[in-house]
Amino acid sequence: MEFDLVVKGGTIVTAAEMAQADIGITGERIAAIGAGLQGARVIDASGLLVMPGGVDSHCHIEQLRAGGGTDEESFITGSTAALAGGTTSVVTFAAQFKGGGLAAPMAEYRRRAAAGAMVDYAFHQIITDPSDSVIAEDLPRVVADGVRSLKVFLTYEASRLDDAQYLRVLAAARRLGCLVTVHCENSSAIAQRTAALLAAGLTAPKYHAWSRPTVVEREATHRAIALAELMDQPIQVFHVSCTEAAEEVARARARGVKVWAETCPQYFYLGAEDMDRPGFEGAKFICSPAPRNAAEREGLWRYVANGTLGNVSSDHSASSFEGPRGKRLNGEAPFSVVPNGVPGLTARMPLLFSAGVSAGRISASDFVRLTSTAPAKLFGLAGKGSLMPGADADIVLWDPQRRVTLTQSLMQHVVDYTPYEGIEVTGWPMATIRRGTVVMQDGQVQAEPGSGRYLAVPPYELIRPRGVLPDGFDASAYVM
Ligand code: DUC
Ligand code: ZN
Ligand code: ZN
Repeated sequence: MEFDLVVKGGTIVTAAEMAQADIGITGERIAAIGAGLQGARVIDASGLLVMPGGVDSHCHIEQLRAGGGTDEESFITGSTAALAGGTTSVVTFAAQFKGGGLAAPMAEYRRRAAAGAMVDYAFHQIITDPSDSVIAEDLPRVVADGVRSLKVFLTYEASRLDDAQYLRVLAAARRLGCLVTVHCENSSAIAQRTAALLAAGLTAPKYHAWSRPTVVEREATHRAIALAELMDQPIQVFHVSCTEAAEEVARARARGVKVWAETCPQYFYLGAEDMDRPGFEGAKFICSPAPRNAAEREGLWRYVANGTLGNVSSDHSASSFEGPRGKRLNGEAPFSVVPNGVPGLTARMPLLFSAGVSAGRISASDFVRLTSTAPAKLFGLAGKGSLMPGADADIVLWDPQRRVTLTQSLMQHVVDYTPYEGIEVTGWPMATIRRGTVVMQDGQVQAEPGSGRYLAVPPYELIRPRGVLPDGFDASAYVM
């Protein structure tokens, strides 16, 4: 039998094992794994690792902004960056604005993604205003259209939910069969500290970290989990940056609570000290939660090793440094108004491979689990994150020895800098295959805008509530 495409002679790595074998692809799917496979086209993978394409389950692409316009990163540029870095699927965001519904923005996101995306994509529905009509009418429709992840913020005035609103979203998610993802920082504490810092004249970028120390993340993580436990609703804690927050997750998981947690490369590589670089350079590193110190960066690996942190996403949330909406903001704006977030779609996998696999902290199978298999499973992305026959032929060919100095031109994102400039990594994606088509080779991305596919998510077992309810009472049936 001849396959359309054979990836030959590489070392296949899955979340479970490694083996020398060829992969035979027919159409968009993996058809066989074995020795001596023949194909109409053959890619020589000798010396390379052959892994499932990356699944970046937290990245902001072409997100609509409350004040009008969108993120600088479009579905075309964001896909280019993702494919350059070995990522073939993303879960990105559809935002709700306070006072508005879900239907119109979601239609706009679907339109934009259908026109531009070159990676496959699903959405998290951000809920900032769980009004009666949103909960009763809009949300069930969004879920019926294949969105099963809701994102809520416990901080930021424009988007945060109070405890009652958060409980309301948890209850709706429980009824509808969704996962809830949570940004865990204490809003009042940050607002108060920010005002105090500004009053004291402490406005430079480094004070962003002072406005939100680890304790505000730990407190909100504890609360987010406790209320989810009360409602018996599974959640994922987004972007865990510190060991105190990871410990809250670990304790809950030890109690059997269905809570998952992700972290991001910035929390292994960037530090509060980066925000203190000369001039206004520190603004390049402003993101939330804030980068921490060296002990925290190292400490997070313990929670990767024990399975508490089971997903590494980019939280790509990119603003240029220069330009009218850039982080420099025409001068020395206080940290509190500098656009928040760092780019990472391209760098995510190389950074984790280098600090993880090349540095001997995790295995190549762990890398596959953290960057692809686990996020695909957690977000119900059928056919993704796997090299099993029948899975989508999403594959990255990886040179584990290649040393690359990260620099802006390699990132292929739209924004004008990378916070990882000058960092040397060992391990690099040489080619990316998306559903059977070679879409990146030697850094050249070639794919049709709009060739990415919407991943509608049906109900799935992993995120089913445990059925462990205080006093056996299911409040979600009454909290409307
Ligand atoms: N949280 C995110 O998840 N993304 C960008 C900004 C933020 O605070
Ligand atoms: Zn967040
Ligand atoms: Zn984010």
